[in-house]
Amino acid sequence: MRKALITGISGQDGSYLAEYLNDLGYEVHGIVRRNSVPEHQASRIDFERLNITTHYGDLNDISSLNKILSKIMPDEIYNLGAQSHVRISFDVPQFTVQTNALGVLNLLESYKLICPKAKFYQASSSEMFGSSVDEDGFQRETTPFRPVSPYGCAKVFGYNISVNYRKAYKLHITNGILFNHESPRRGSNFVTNKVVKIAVQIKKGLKDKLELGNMDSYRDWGHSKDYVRAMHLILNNKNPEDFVVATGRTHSVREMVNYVFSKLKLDYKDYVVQNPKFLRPEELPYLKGDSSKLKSKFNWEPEYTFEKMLDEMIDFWNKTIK
Ligand code: NAP
Ligand code: F7E
Repeated sequence: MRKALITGISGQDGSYLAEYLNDLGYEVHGIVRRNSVPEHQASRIDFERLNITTHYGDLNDISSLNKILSKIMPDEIYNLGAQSHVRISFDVPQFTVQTNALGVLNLLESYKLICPKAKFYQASSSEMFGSSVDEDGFQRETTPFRPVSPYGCAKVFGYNISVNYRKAYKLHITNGILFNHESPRRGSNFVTNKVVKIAVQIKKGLKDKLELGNMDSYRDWGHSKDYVRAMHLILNNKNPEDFVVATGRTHSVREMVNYVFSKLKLDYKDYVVQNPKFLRPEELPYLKGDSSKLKSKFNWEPEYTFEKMLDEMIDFWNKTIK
C-alpha cells in the first residue's frame, strides 16, 4: 500500500485529495495545526468513511516535520499547506512568507534528509504570474513571473527552491501551477463562495446587500476535484516536471456575480455595493491559463465547466442555509 502525506489536509484541496487518494487505496496521512476549536480541522473531512491519520505539525516548525516524516516514511508528499488568501497576505506578509516560502524550504530539507526516495508535489500558483501575460493572452509554464502580492512573491520562492532542489539533489520534485479552483468547500472569504453564499442568503431574505471589492478582474476558475486529480498525475509523472493546470477560459468577477444572481432570478445591480476594504493594494487584473502540456501528456480534461461548478455551489448553499 502506497503512503501519502498531505500538508494542508484540512483545507479545500487537501480534503478532496485525501478522499481521492483514499479511494485509490493509499494509506493517507495529513498534517494539521493546533486550533482552539479542534472541530475546525475536521470540518471538511468525513473521518467516519475515510481511513486517514492526522498528525499535529506546522510548516514553520521543522522539528514537527522531521518527526512526522520519520514516523510515516511516505512515498508521496503533497505540500498544500499555505496562508492561501491573497488580500490577507497584505495584512500578514511575514506569516505568509514564513509559511508559503520558508515553510516549503523546511519541508524540502526534512524530505531530503529523511525520505529522499519519495516524490514531492509543491502547490504553486497562477498568482506567481502577477502582471505577466503572453502575447496570445495566456499564461503557461514559460511565462515570466511578475508577482503582485506578498502571497505571489512567497509562492515564487517556493517554486524556485523546489526546482533548485530537484536539480541540485536529483530529487523527484514537481510543481503544479494551478489557476483558481473552487467548490462548495472553498473558504467563504474567497470571491466565488462569498458571492454564492450571500446571494442565497439574499434570496432567502436573510441579507439585503453584498459588499465586494474589484469586480473587473478576470480569473480562470476551475473545480478543486478536477485539480486534485491533476496533482496526482503531476507527482507521478516519470520525470519530475512542472505543469500549468487551468481551464483556458476566463471570466470577470462581474460576469460571475451576474451568473449567480441570474440563476437565483435576482438582478445583482440591486444588491451589490463596493466596499474599499475588499480592494487590494495591488491587484492582479487578468488570468487565463494554457494547460496544453498537461492535457497532451496525461489526457487530463476537467469534468466541471464554470457554470456546472457555480451551480453545484448554489445547490450546496440552498440546501445548507435554512
Ligand atoms: P486552503 O483551503 O486555505 O487550505 C490551506 C491549508 O493550509 C489549511 O489546511 C491550513 O490549515 C494549512 N496551513 C496554513 N498554514 C499552515 C502552516 N503554517 N503549517 C501547516 N499547514 C498550514 O487552501 P486551498 O485552496 O486548499 O489551497 C491548497 C494549496 O494550493 C495552497 O498552498 C494554496 O496556496 C495553493 N493554491 C490554491 C489555489 C486555489 O485556487 N485554491 C490556486 C493555486 C494554488 P488551517 O485549516 O489550520 O488553517
Ligand atoms: O479573488 C476579486 C479579487 O480571493 C478573486 C487563491 O486561491 O487563487 C486565489 O486567489 C478576485 C480578485 O482569489 C472580492 O480582487 C472582488 O481579483 O477569490 P479570490 P485570488 O486572489 O485570485 C490563486 C490562484 C491562489 O493561488 C490563491 O491561493 O476577486 N474580489 N471582491 C474579491 N475577492 C475576495 N476574496 N473578496 C471580495 O469581496
